[in-house]
Amino acid sequence: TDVPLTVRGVLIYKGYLSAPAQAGLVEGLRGVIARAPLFSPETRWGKPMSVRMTSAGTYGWYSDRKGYRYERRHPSGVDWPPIPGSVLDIWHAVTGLERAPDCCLINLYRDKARMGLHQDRDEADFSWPVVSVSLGDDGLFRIGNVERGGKTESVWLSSGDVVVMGGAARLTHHGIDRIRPGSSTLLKDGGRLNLTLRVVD
Ligand code: MD3
Ligand code: FE
Repeated sequence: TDVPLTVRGVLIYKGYLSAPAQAGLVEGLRGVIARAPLFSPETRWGKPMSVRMTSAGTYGWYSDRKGYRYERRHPSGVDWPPIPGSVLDIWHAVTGLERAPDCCLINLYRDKARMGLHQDRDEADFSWPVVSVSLGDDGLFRIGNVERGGKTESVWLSSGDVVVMGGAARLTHHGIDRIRPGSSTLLKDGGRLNLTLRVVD
């Protein structure tokens, strides 16, 4: 669709990507994952996250007992692969920006994987938007407030949806409560793949 749904300043483009476009993205992401395999980052409390992750671009998001941060290499020591051109095209189309993102975080949710309410604040400049692309199974996306606590609103994101968080919404708390396993046949092994595009520095 053309006109986004707006929830608390977060723009949600339902059905933005056609089925062939989604299949093409998955193919590009398989290449990234082959070079930079998915891993389960450890939180600063030593518990593995339920979501498996990897990244493409100059920077990758990483977490261990020392905390959350961006790293220039995958934990294996290899550089993160380049962000596929098809992914960059989505960023430029929905943001209208000339500047490219320097991190594409790839999150894989299977079964009971979830991501608690948090803010994205490891980046240097919050005036750049964040763009998210959903592929595969539906995920229940929760949107809160810039401040901690208060009421939240939930929206199901499905395969091909694109979300843009900019302006005042950039620091909104958000998370994924759960996925609906088996709701999509896009990924051979099921689950939900989410891409999060960011300008890190
Ligand atoms: C709303 N990922 O990796 S992306 C993350 O679906 C993350 O995997 C979720 O949150 C996922 O940090 C949600 C959608 C998203 C990303 C950033 C936001 C929504 C946002 C920043 C501000 C408000
Ligand atoms: Fe986030």
